[in-house]
Amino acid sequence: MVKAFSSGLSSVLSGGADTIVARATAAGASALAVIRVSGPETCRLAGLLSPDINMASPWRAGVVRLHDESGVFLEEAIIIPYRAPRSYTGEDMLELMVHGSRWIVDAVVGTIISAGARQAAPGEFTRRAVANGKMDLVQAEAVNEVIQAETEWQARMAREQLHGVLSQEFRALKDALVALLAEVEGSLDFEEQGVVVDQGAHEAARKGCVARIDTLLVTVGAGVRVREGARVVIVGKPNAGKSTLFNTLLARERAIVAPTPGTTRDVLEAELEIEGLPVILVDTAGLREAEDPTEAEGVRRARREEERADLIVALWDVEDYNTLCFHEFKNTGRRLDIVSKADLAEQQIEGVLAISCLTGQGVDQLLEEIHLRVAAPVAAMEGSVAVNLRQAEALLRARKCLETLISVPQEVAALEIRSAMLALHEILGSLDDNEVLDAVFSSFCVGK
Ligand SMILES: Nc1nc2c(ncn2[C@@H]2O[C@H](COP(=O)(O)OP(=O)(O)OP(=O)(O)O)[C@@H](O)[C@H]2O)c(=O)[nH]1
Ligand SMILES: [Mg+2]
Repeated sequence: MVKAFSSGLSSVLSGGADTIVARATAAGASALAVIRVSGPETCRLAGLLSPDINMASPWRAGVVRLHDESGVFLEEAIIIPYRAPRSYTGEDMLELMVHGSRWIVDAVVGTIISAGARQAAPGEFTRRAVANGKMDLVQAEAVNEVIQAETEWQARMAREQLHGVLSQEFRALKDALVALLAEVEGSLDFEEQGVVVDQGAHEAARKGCVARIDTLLVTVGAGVRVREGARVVIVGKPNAGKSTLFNTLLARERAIVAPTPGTTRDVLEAELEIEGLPVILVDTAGLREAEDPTEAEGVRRARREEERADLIVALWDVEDYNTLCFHEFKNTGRRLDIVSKADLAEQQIEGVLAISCLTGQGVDQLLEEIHLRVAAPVAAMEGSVAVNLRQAEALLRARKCLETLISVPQEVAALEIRSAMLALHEILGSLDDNEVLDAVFSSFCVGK
């Protein structure tokens, strides 16, 4: 874990924070539900819920009987008390494990609220953890990503980020900016004393910072792929077998398949996981000069999908293979030409991957090939963390400041470096900037 840092918010929170409560597990009936309480009033509220809760003996689970404000028995619960600062939020906290019945959860949360707590906003527990220096904003974003992770790669990347791998990179960059600022401000003092300062060292330090930013920005593409999935678009002439392949890869009858050319008119999308990486598989209308306006629109949409694809899988009907020259098949980074309906081949197919959805021939090989290409930028990523779009936007701002350094006088240069540092503070959440914090935490679940 990266060493915790203290932000401007911590003083605000430690002084005047109220106590919050929320169900931390998903809504709906379940075997168990966890309710979380955090804030300065936690000890008092615990005492009201049950005299058996011993906040003086924290970090130890116990079984207690919970009552409402008039002493009516509600539930037998397992509880874990935490004392500040050794808790998730850095405040006094209480976690209650109850049966996952809506009535029980509402009754316990309701009792805690009537005794003086407030229903927590989405992500408010984590927001307090950031404010109290338990983690930075980059790690807080990872908390949400860990929860939302649906594939192995998403979970792996989020975990590394949560452990501070990415935060360390941002901190190293921030330190480099501090060193650059010290250089520039130091030389200003010397210049005032009439000493001629060598600018070479500044330029080297500035370039070093830009290089660090560029290394981080390179990971954005891989991050988008891991977080949102790579778009793999199936294209080809009408009747090439696109929808059949789409269904085969998804292992379900998602798209309509028919022997009439021009069956698929619209763009169809479905999610697929290939070896831990999310893929958005796209089926399109057959590419031809269509006279029918609806089909023509479908062809236009297919072309648009081709443009935004991470990988285009172009299908060639085996019939066309018989009449096509071998060199027409492309096998580049973003495009993979393959032959379909290999079971109908009259001759040996060579030099191009051939598949048959009827017999299953070549389908596993195609999946491997897709994985290889889709995973390439992710595999090329140093470490397994990637900058997200919020962080990338701030990094680009910092980079712009460093670019202008070349052409401005030293006094202005110092200001530009400070602006770049502000962008880094914004990334790490060490600014008391509610707009940034609201944007980050609005996508969190309540109770996290
Ligand atoms: N023998 C054989 N027939 C196939 C194979 N794949 C698809 N077909 C047949 O080819 C015809 C067209 O298949 P589709 O999957 O609808 O083709 P499409 O490319 O989506 O066609 P459009 O949506 O009209 O552009 C259907 O009759 C399928 O049964 C295959 O691997 N082998
Ligand atoms: Mg189709």
